[in-house]
Amino acid sequence: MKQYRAGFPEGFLWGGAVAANQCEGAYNVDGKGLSTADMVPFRPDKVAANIADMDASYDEIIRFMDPNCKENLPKRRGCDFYHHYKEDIKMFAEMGFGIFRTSIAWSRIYPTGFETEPNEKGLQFYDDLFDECLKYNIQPLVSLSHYEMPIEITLRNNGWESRETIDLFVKFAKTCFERYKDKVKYWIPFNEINMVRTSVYVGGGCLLEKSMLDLQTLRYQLTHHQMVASALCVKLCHEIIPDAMIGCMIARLETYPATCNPIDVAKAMEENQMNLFYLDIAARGEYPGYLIRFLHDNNIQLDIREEDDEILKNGKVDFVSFSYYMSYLASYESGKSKNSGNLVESEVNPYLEVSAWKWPVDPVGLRITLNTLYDRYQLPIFVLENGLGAVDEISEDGKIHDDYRIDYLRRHIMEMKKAVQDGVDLLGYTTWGPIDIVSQGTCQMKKRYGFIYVDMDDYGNGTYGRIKKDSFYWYKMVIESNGEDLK
Ligand code: BGP
Repeated sequence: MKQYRAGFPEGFLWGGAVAANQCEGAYNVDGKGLSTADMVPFRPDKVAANIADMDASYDEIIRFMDPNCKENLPKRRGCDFYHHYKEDIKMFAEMGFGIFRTSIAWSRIYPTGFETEPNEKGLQFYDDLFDECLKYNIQPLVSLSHYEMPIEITLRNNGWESRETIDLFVKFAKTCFERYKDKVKYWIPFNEINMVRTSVYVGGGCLLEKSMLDLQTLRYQLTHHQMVASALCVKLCHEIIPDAMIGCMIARLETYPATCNPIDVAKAMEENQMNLFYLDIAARGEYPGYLIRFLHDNNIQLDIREEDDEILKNGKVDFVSFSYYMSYLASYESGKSKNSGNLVESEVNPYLEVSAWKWPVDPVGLRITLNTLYDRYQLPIFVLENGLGAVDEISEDGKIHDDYRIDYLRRHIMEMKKAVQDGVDLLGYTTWGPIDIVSQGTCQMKKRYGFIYVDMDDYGNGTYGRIKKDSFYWYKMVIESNGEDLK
């Protein structure tokens, strides 16, 4: 009989998460090639309208590849983690991190993606980074793909539209598994593998304007190629690093019915299914029936090869994981007023407050999602992103009193603890952006998530100096008490 668990288990992995393209900078240093993220400009008009526009067009890409281009491209500078990582990781260790999630920038290792030999300086950077983590007993957790594909693969293959990109990605993954097998024991092939439903460019390195497919078919073809690549990576990781764990990650879009009308409940069920099917495939090794129905009903014909069934069956993951910021509403009626959101907008939920970027705040939804996923898969779980993007000001006393961030995280950790008491096998929790980094959706520095403030604005002006916020000391206390002391 299972024992009741009153709190977070011993060895629970507390930490933080970043993405190479949002923090490292050094976009063309030590042999790194240009990536899709290097082509996304800061768009003040879109930001003013609170629209997440992460796409780039073919013409923009060609224009921005010019070494003399003067466009403001924030993901090329991040918060200069590439040159500050020792100082930053030392502060993560001061908070007591047990785990640090980051991505390996594909174009640091294979600058165009097509090389037969990797870029040694790129490999060495991550060797040094992981050594720095392990020096403080911080376990690295690596996302192999976090929206930063070599731009050459976009230009030659149209990203994940070409089946050849599977081989390019597996080559990159194999290089990383073999190089870091003694340092990295936690892996995910893709960050938010459902991103292509929002942006085929960000999620799939793909330009719709260059595709032979309609958008719907393209989305599911990109997804199929990524699910096959993910399964091949799982098998390879198990062969090369037998004591590692490799998982699948989605942006969890926890969706409630807007009313108790059964057709709204059914709509929410369908929305949740279309968010969870990626984990279904990764955990069970096959397409679920409702997805096959969806593809049939929408006349989506995919290029699925004979060997793919076997690949998916042999590539089942060791854990499931997700990013969680908010919850969503679904109703059959259209035209209701909307909030902004992570990946997709959501109808206004009258019971929820919203952040400064109009993302609804719903800590209870985190407990619901953890129970849903554990009941569905009976696999260990990581929460790999959770946090509040906010405008942080330096007060007259030179400090940053981000009690709003402490409140957001406290309420989410309390619900996470309830999920642990519900019996969920939760391995760890990495807050998003433990240090201020460039926003994925808006390319802003102004939208800050960190426990550590970085003196830099949306145009790259500033000293890049670091300041510990009030939440730095709060999170240190939370970790020291293993989630018991949340004050
Ligand atoms: C998720 C991404 C992260 C991160 C987060 C916050 O979708 O995985 O890269 O950026 O969103 O979003 P934003 O940075 O737009 O506030």
